[in-house]
Amino acid sequence: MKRHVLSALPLAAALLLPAAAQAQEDLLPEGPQVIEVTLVRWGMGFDTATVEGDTARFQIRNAGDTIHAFELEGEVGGEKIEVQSAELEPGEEAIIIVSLPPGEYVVYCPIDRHRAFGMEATVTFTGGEQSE
Ligand SMILES: [Cu+2]
Repeated sequence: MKRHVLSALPLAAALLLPAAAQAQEDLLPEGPQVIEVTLVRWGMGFDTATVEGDTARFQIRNAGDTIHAFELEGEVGGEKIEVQSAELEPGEEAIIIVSLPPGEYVVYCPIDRHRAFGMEATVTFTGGEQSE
């Protein structure tokens, strides 16, 4: 199975590492809170989630029967930020790691009108110390 690994740092400096997934994955930092995202028609696998700390590891799987993707959006210091996965075929997975200031962010599927159909959820980052 093809997997995509995307790692994003604060102001949406994003690094896309396709292919060679397992090797790349071994390089990812340990510890961030995992949020499982299951893309289906029409949902993200959750409606709200809370990240205890400033870093989250979104483990995204397209469990649907059509192309989906994952996008996170919010405002940091008055500026809009966006982090987006590649388009995922059914069965494909992606990992996105983001560190963000405390606040509420929206995640959704940017494909066609999927967001309007219900592929949208809210993620709250609490900030502060993350337990190791
Ligand atoms: Cu979708």
